[in-house]
Amino acid sequence: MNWQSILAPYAQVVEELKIKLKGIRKQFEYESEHSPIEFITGRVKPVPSIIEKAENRKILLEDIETEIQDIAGVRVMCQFVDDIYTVVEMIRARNDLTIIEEKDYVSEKKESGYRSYHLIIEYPVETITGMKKLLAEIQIRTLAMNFWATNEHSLNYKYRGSIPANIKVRLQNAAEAAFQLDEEMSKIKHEVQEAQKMFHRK
Ligand code: 0O2
Repeated sequence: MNWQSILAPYAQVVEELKIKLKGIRKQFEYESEHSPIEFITGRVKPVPSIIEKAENRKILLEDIETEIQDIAGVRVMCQFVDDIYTVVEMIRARNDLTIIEEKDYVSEKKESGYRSYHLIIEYPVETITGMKKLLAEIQIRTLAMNFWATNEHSLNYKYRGSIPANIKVRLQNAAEAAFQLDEEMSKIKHEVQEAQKMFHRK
């Protein structure tokens, strides 16, 4: 399999999505308004991870492009939980991509404690052989959700996918603590905004 030529258009998708989402942030900055986007990262799934996922899910290598939806992955980090839904709305309103699937793990956390909003999109990309519609995954989460997911992901890697039961419980508790921090920050923001409104009225 010529992985380089298969993955090149996916790298293009990641770069284009990053530029477009960064554009949203810049526009909010120019307007001196709060940006729902704090920062963006992106990656093309490494070949060993693609092969591992295909093997685990009994996906034939010729089907990976249709069956593995996150070969191109972009992550959007937000300050507040509300911002996640603002970003989702902004992406829904775009004409340069099509949303195929939405998974709201923000309001329905996963058993591990994981929270994030996932969008599977179809994105048209121009290649040297013409236009191709490729799948990509956009994960939208707060900074606290990202902190938790990053640490949990590396622990999972360390324990090769089977984290001991007691550590799992502690991670679930840590995920809850991270979410409470998000909620407290949202309350503080709301109270400050209300106070500012009262101040301006006076
Ligand atoms: P990596 O290394 O991050 O790329 P799918 O995997 O999309 O075919 P699934 O499992 O239903 O099907 O998708 P889901 O649950 O939406 O998860 C896809 C991605 O979300 C994962 O990709 C992770 O990035 C992230 N994710 C989901 N659950 C967890 C979790 O419990 N902890 C952490 N840290 N991340 C999670 P990959 O391919 O697993 O891994």
